[in-house]
Amino acid sequence: MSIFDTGSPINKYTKVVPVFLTINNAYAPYAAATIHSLTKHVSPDRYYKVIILHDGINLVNRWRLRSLVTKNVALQFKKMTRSLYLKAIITYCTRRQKGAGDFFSSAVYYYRAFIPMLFPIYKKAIYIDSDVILRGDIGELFDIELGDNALAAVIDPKVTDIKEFRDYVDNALGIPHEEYVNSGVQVMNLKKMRKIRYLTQMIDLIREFDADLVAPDQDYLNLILRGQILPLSPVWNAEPTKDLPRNVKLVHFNLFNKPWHYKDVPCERIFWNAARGTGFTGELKRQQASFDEKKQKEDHEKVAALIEKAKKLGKSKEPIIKMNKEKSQD
Ligand SMILES: [Mn+2]
Repeated sequence: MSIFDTGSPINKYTKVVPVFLTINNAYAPYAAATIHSLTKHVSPDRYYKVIILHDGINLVNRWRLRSLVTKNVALQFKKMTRSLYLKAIITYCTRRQKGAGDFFSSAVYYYRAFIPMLFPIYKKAIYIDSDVILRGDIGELFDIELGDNALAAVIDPKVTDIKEFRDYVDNALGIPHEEYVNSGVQVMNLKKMRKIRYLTQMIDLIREFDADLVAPDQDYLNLILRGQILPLSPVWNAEPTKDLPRNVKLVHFNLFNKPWHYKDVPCERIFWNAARGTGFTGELKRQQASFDEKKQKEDHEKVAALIEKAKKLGKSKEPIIKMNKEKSQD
């Protein structure tokens, strides 16, 4: 069929839904489950483009991920270039990796901050973590009206639930915890983020304060975009629970109890159903089998260290990072 035929994709799919993931080789198997779940819940009338920001994905992983494309879900790889901005972030992350509770010190977490600048062709886009599984059409999330907000995201349930995180957000960041969002699912107003120079602001804060934070890039996101974030319905970034409400459209295996590490964790069926058919199931099963007592112990200690860090910083008398109001509100 020629692209000039009536009803061909080029005519029908006018509005592309861009969905970004940021990964390295280690994240590829989880990202495959995420993308696979996305393709199973798309609307047949729309066109979706999954864009993978990475730092060098090997050919096998690339080939496996590419095999997930469907009639209306395309895939694009974009390798992060070594800009001065990225260099500043990598240096910052490398220093942070020496401390305890350094859960989020990988530079991969920061790639999403580059999306507005790297993709000027888009005004709006979705970002999702590679530890999420879709149960609804991501196009619906894309359609949410942002108005003048820079972002839409879900109020972080882990912060709501865990006292140490609440105190950390309230005292160390100086943000009321009821406003603090999780960065694992974002509807980004790229036009607005470019306008306020989001990435530049983040680099400036990193350079000025060199702060040792609990969830660095998520903390910067909340600090920089404070007052410009639209809270999303929790169905778009839900914690895995035993009796998951039926209306949940996206499950986020955030922080603990990753189903590829542990058996008998909430919503594991949802994860394994999405992983099936990606070509990564064997690798994921092997990961789970090799996650022995020693690794489990290390994992628990890592989480405990993160909470301990939040507890310590939560006693701050004043925010660690002093925001320049004029600059942040542009
Ligand atoms: Mn996550």
